[in-house]
Amino acid sequence: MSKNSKLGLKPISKPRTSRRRLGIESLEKRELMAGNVTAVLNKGTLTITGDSLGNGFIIEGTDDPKVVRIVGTAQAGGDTTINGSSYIEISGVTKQINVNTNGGDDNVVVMGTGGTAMTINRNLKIETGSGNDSVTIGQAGSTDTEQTSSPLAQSVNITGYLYIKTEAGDDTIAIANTKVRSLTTIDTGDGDDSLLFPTTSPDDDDSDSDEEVFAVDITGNIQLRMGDGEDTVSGSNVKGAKDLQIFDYEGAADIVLTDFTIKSKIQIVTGNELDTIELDNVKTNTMQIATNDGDDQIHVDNGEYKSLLIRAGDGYDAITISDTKTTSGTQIQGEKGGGTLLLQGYNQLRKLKKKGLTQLENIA
Ligand SMILES: [Ca+2]
Ligand SMILES: [Ca+2]
Ligand SMILES: [Ca+2]
Repeated sequence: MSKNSKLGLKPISKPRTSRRRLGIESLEKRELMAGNVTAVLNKGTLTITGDSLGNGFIIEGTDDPKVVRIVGTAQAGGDTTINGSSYIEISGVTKQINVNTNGGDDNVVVMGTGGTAMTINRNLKIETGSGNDSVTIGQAGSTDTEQTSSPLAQSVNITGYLYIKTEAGDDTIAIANTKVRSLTTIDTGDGDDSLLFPTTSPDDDDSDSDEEVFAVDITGNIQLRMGDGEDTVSGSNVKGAKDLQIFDYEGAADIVLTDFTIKSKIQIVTGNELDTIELDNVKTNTMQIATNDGDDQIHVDNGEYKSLLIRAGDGYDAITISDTKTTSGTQIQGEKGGGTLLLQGYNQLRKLKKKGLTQLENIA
């Protein structure tokens, strides 16, 4: 404990929440089942390391941006401990936060709390090893069901880069109400992974049914690598000041993006299975989609681009473009296997070139 104090770690044995008190017998049982996470502060950098069991914890902001609280949560049959305690507060976190939860099904949550945004003074790097892991950064709206507390409570502000790597296993990553001031790189590895941007929340005013938006705002390039397996990228309200790249490898991809505004370029490349891409109100300068082999389905709705290039690859592909505008050039092509191009609604497609596709009648 004195060693911990020197490191600026403050273990607190008393549960902060109204968590059920455990008797001696169940405590021993819990220790057999629950994983432990080690938190170490070194020259302002906080390193959080999990064990081979399933580890669950929340990294919370506090009123002081240099003080970080780590709270263990129930995961994989036991309450995860942090340096042996149910939670700890660490002061002097002035630099990067590194997380590696190793094997097991781990659950990592990063968010503000109690009316305070979570500010990370440099980079946030999260690696979850093998297992079916879950990573949540920020949250749309309040955690309480009545939506009464400030939405600011859940916001996350990362001053440096965001790096998440979840490796083998079926992983879920959710990001909302988050600002990243540099690059964002997410690599979900193999397995059936989901990368979600759940940025909308019911309005706290019950008089109408509007949704409130808690956007994701990223200053640097965004690179999403989905590995092998059946992967999903889905969500809304992402703003990027540079490029967005989505690379999916083997296994079907399901990519549904709504209300994305990316300044320079969006590039989506998928593997050889039947991939589904639906873009609604996605805006950027250069839009490039390449779906390779497989009978792919691509629907671009309400798009605004300088240039749009779709290469649907081999297989019988179905492409629908509706209410979309391009100002510089438009190229839409199937390759071997043909397919269909349906132009719906009011499109303004500059210099439209199409190849290898049968154009269907505009039925709109
Ligand atoms: Ca683990
Ligand atoms: Ca893991
Ligand atoms: Ca994975």
